[in-house]
Amino acid sequence: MTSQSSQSTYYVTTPIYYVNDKPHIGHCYTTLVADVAARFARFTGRDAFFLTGTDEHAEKVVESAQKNSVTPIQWADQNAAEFEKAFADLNCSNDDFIRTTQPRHTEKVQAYIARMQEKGDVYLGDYVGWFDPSQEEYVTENVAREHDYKSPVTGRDLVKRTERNYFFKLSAYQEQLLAHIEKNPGFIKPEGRRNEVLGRIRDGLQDVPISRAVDENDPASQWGILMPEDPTHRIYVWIDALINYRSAVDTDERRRYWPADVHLIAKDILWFHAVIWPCMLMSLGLELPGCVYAHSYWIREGRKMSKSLGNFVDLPTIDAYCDKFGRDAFRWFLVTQGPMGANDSDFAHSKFVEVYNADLANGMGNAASRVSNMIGKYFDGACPDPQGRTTWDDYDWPALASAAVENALARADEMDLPGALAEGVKLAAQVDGFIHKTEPFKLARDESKLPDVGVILYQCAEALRIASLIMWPAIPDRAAEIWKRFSCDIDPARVSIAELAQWGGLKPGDSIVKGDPLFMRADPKEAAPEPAEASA
Ligand code: ME8
Repeated sequence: MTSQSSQSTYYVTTPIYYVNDKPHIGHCYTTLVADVAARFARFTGRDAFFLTGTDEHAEKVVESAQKNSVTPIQWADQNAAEFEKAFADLNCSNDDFIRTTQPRHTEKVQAYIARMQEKGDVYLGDYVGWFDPSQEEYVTENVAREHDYKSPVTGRDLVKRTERNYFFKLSAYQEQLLAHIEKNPGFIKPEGRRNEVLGRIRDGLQDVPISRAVDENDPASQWGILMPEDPTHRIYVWIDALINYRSAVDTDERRRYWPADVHLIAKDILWFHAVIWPCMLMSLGLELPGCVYAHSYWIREGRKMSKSLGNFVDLPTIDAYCDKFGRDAFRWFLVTQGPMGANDSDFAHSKFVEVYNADLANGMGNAASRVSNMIGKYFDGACPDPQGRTTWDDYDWPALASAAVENALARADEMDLPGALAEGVKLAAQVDGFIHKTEPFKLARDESKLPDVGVILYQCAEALRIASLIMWPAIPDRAAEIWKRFSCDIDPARVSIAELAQWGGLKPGDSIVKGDPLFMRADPKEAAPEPAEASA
């Protein structure tokens, strides 16, 4: 770490997304997970930097621009704006949005490639191979044969290409990379993905092409960053794209964030991130990221999402869910139910409703409403006095609350964000159980018991305040609404959770307002919300 800050830094990235098409649930998911991770990091007082953006030099961007009768940069501008807006609409707190067509990136890419050349890691050679135009990548002969010379991902035809290319000496780094992965068990997560990568590296690394020759007759070859000192070649889009993680923070103000703590991606692009990128960094003499985390896929109502099925959870669908249930509800569902492990997750409407009702409407929402309702009824909406008590029977509230916070932070640190957020739900459920057991609504019938009722309700409200802090990274709008209703002056950007979660934050006498339901209960019989416009 540099002397710029005494805080520890945290740097999380998402893939930069292709701008040939509009964003969908998959892109939103990875960016939301990164958002929640960044919010947890900031909330623990770390100096966090969260990067997302768009990958614009792909051949398929040129193709779709042509189909839409615009130039590639016009097409990229239009779609990059869609990504930026989609993430902003979902309340993502990214600190920057990088586009690979920006000069701050293109200049750095050329400089890094020049550095790899100086190191002797780049050479000119011939490459013959099977290219998958739908994925912008070559596949090996074995993979091509196995899939009948179709793309293993999209099923589109592979194309045989022979090219005079610049190559990166990936093979030179095989042993160094293996040693790094073996020494750092957390470098590739989850575990299953790490084993996959280790197996493939042990089969042997081959040098990879990093450029394409410029062909007068091929518009796609005229889109991209030129090789340094050689205008007859452009840098292969993947090499250009990976460098975004460095170029965005290679400035005097930001260099302290390097290396990234987590590169968050999905399983489709693991090889580039866990093998090619680390070897490029070794060549550049830069430190490797702490972790490459490859999640699995969202599918929809039990089926893989695809263009041909036309069943993507697209932006109009996402908007429909946000309009009906609130964007926090959508964030909550994605982040708590998403495919962080080895299995894919199903975006099924019935599941959405079940989770929404259990965690939010009947969980936190209902507990907050019961407690503030009773405070309204028995204490005129003024926070009651805990009479110096923090325990009741076998409930030791400060201990319960601090265990929840500690567990949540430990889990967030491990990227177990669903586990972290569940600690908030659990604490809210404990409040519910406590009300059930102590029955303050019955005690309140006897006026002499009102001080006891006050103690109980203070403990409930205070525990809910702390539960809302734990849930805040996923539901920032609704958590802020709870704080407003509970008269709490909370700014997670300014004060750490450790400080805010100290027992005793609520002040007796301050107003506690019930308000409308934080989360309206959803009717499981009602159909899924319909997008306002037909999906593209
Ligand atoms: O691969 N479920 O961009 P891309 C979950 N530009 N996540 C999904 C998903 C799904 N069904 N579909 C996509 C590229 N994603 C390159 C990356 S990085 C230097 C260059 C998410 O637009 C997931 O994060 O195809 C996946 O890795 C990414 O979108 C691929 O986005």
